Amino acid sequence: MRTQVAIIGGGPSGLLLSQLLHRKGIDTIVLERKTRDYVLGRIRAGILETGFVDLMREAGVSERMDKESFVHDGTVIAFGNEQFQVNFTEHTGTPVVVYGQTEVTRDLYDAREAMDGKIVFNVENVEIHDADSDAPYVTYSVDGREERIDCDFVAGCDGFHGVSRQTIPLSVRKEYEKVYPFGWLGVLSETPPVHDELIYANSDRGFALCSMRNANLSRYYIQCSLSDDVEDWTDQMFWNELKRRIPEEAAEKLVTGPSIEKSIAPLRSFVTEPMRWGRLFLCGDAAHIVPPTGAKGLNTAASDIHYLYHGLLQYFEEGDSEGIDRYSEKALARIWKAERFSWWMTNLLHRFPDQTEFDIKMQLADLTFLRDNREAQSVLAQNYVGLPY
Ligand code: RFL
Ligand code: PHB
Repeated sequence: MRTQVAIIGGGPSGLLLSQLLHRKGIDTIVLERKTRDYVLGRIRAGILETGFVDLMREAGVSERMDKESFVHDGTVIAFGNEQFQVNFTEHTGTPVVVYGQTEVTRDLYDAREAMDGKIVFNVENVEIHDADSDAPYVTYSVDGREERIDCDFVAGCDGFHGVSRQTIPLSVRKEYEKVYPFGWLGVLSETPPVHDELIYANSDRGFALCSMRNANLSRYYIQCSLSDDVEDWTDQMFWNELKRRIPEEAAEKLVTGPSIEKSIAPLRSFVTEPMRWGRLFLCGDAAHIVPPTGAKGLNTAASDIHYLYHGLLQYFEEGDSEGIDRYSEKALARIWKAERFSWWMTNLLHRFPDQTEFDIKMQLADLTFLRDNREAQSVLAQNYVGLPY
């Protein structure tokens, strides 16, 4: 088989790239290790920057999103019983959009199928060969058959545990990592959200977040210990703990119900440099991870796709390699700022095991400064709605 761009990974990054390129007549094949249902079963991000929304429009997959998503002009930050709003639209002229990653992925799969896009599911033993030559190729097995795809470029969109990043030799690759000493326990429940905007809460008992998917689907998170077993957290224990971490006013209004999904995610900051090796390009979680506190995971994946898509277009349509040559530099410049923002939000809002009373006073000073200072709120707003591409 031959294609122009072999895409490893059928998550949001790989699907979006495939869809954008296909609409410009550039051929791709997506290789996905799991099934479509498995990918759609993963409950992850919920907040889209307008840059992401624009990319979905450019990909021709925004119809349902435009109808069903919710626009949020701001967010609530709480500490103890105090709370204040940071208004994004007032500070930046831009809101954010609430639309789950599951829905984004479903829309992209539907669009790929409607265009007869080639996606191979259940692939195993994916290997990228000769990425540093002019003739790269990918081998894999599916249903017991060995297959080979020759291509011009390989896009490594296979997430943090994928093979693409490992293909770059250690002599070339440098990784930067910070692992946080806690996780997030998330619950999805068919209940009305407690508030019409998100609430990020710092409390003595640890962080909590009230988010949502729609008018009758809430998503809540609480900071938990990494040694916790999700099975030990009954729904009742979760709701009780959440109520103790958010302002009383919100706790009193909270509607509880059975969880329809419950999981624990570890928190990590991670960047690999460079994001290009020869004809292999890393995108999204394959290249970088942020703690979810700033809602940047999916959104940084989208900015990578934006840079790579335009670079590939420039190459295939104009024969100019400037865009792909500068891909790593452009993507990383934006990513490090999103890493900083996510790290800052995480530090501002969580309880750390080794935190001293002094450290807690510093958090409180940071929070009250943010509450009282327009410029500080503007900085948060600019980062939250997404820095320019
Ligand atoms: P994905 O979504 O991980 O997709 C990668 C795809 O590649 C497949 N794959 C392979 N395919 C072929 N061959 C191989 N060798 C392969 N290895 C892996 C995988 O099956 C998968 O389908 O990466 P992508 O597309 O870059 O998208 C990135 C986003 O998914 C990610 O940034 C966010 O979901 C991060 N994230 C969150 N971000 C937020 O903004 N808000 C959140 O609340 C939030 N929650 C989360 C998250 C990530 C989590 N992970 C990775 C465990 C919660 C979790 C649990
Ligand atoms: C979510 O709704 O899942 C969500 C929202 C905001 C975050 C993280 C997760 O910062």
